[in-house]
Amino acid sequence: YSLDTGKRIRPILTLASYEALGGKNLDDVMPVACGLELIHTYSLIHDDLPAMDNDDFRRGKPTAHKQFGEALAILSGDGLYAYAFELLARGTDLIDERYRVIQTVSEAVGPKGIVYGQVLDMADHGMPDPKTLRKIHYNKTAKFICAPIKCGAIMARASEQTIKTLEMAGIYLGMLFQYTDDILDVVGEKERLGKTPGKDESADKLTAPRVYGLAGARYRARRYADRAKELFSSLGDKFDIFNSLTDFILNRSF
Ligand code: GRG
Repeated sequence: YSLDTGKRIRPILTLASYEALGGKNLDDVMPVACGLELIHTYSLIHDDLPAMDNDDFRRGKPTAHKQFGEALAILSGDGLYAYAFELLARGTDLIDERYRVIQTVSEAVGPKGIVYGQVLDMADHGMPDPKTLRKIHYNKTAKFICAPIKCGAIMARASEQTIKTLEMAGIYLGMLFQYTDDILDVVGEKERLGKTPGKDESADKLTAPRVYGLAGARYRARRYADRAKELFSSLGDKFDIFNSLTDFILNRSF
């Protein structure tokens, strides 16, 4: 039910980096791409719970706990999380690569990544503070936009230098992703977004528009997009798809 819709950005990033780096075997990379979407979906289900953001509407329909009750929503998140690692570990070859993928993903989604970001996000911040905002965006969102790109590169056995460049580009792309998300919470439409806008303001969240104003947030979002594109372009024409994905993320309305 919860996996049914969504933009699939994270698996798309994995497949795009794998293909850009010459990866040819979809059977190797597809379980990784799908595993990342399962983890992302678990995080949305748990984020929507009454104890967290308490949202009724997600991906164009009632949230999991609204539809099935809290207990099943929690369990489905738990199940997706574990099943994801089963997929990441699936396969009898590329053992070193799969091991590194599991390390990369668990670091990005655990207490050094989105769990930490979520803890910060839920805290009461008082005054708008750019430093805390950056820390929330970096941990809650950017690390788990970066990790899918890195996983595609690991599975394609890219060089360490390429992986490093992609990691930096992925962080800029992830910061951009959350800026756009914050902006859409102010200017987006419920039907298009598939979730309820205006939640950040009513929950008094620390967001980019709150810290920089709407125009300032848009300006900084463009700057993150430019930085990401510079790095993707430095890797050659095969990464043009990432410039298009960056523009999509900058200009998205859902
Ligand atoms: C529950 C440990 C725990 C963490 C939750 C992911 C998250 C942390 C909170 C969700 C709210 C949020 C703003 C997360 C940042 C990432 C983000 C913008 C998610 C929305 O991702 P999209 O737009 O969603 O890719 P779809 O539905 O298109 O997949």
